[in-house]
Amino acid sequence: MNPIDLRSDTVTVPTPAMREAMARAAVGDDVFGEDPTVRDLEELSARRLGKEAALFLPSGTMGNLVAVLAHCGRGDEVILGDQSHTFLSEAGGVAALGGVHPRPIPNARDGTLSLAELESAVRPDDPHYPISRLICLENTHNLCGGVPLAPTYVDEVGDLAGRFGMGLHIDGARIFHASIALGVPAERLAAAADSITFCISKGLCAPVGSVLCGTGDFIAHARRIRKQLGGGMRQAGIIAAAGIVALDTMVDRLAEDHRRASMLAGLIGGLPGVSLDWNPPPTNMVYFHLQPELGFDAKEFADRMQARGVRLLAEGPRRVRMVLHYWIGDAEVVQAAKATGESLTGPS
Ligand code: TLP
Repeated sequence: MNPIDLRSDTVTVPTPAMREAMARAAVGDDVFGEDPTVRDLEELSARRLGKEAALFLPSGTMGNLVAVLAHCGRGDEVILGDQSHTFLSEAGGVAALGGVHPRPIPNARDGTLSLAELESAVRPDDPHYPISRLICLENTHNLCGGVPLAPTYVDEVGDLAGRFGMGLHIDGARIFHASIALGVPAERLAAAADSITFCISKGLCAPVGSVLCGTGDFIAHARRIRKQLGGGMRQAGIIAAAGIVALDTMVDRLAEDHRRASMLAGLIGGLPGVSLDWNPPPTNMVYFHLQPELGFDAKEFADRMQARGVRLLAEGPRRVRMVLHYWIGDAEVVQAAKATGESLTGPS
């Protein structure tokens, strides 16, 4: 039996409809701007996010990096959450490759950055300091539990950035999860942002890629930076085709992943030693802590689960993450909950 893979929604393989679209995709050399399918995906993405233009990129990591480099010069500063993916899990790319100084401030439990702390992190004009150029938000916020940021909050951060002449970028790797959970169009969630990235390769099931959206000028600049980083792809329509299917057909169904995350949380929340971070979970991620009296850590728990056919991620010494996605149905949720109960109490 195949393992039930709850490590991430990045493990999703393309659907038959995607494979069909990929096989039939009209392609050309996208570095010459001649791939019609990439252009279609970029136009569709810009429309969906309410921006003028968009750029197809190989990954979310490169999307965020290109965005930060397009907003900031060497020695400029980006203010971002201390739990953000860009700060913690993108190999320090903004500093290593862009000379951009990251200024982390604490993420609240709900993924927000306090407006007061944001404001006090903005540097005065003084030659001792880097120039504060950009604020980054993450929506949904992964490490905070897949929490969506409300549009009014994002607007407030956009206002603050504008008051200080700074830009606002959103890492919207899972912006459509936020949109579905809040019942608010993605375009509305991106309204206050100068730029936003979203991933087609996570819950939307496409095999590869992310899209950066912004003004026409910003995207033209970003296109040059993508080339500098080696991210210009030739007949990329083959993969962009799956992204079009993703945007057309896979967004509304994310509600099913959210429902199953609640179902899983409901089944495991009462088990001895389990302390859920959010109940119900806000979107498609179930994060929980293992209480110390269990006597084993998250790594040992992951091994026990794997022995029972369920894969998950240990996100810290006692923290565990399970992610719901297209290839996980109700039966798999029940199976995963059963394996959780056995792993907590049974033999290793
Ligand atoms: N996140 C991955 C891992 O890196 C943890 C996951 O499994 O959740 N922004 C956010 C909010 C992300 O969660 C991720 C991937 C990225 C950016 C990077 O996307 P890729 O993997 O396409 O570079």
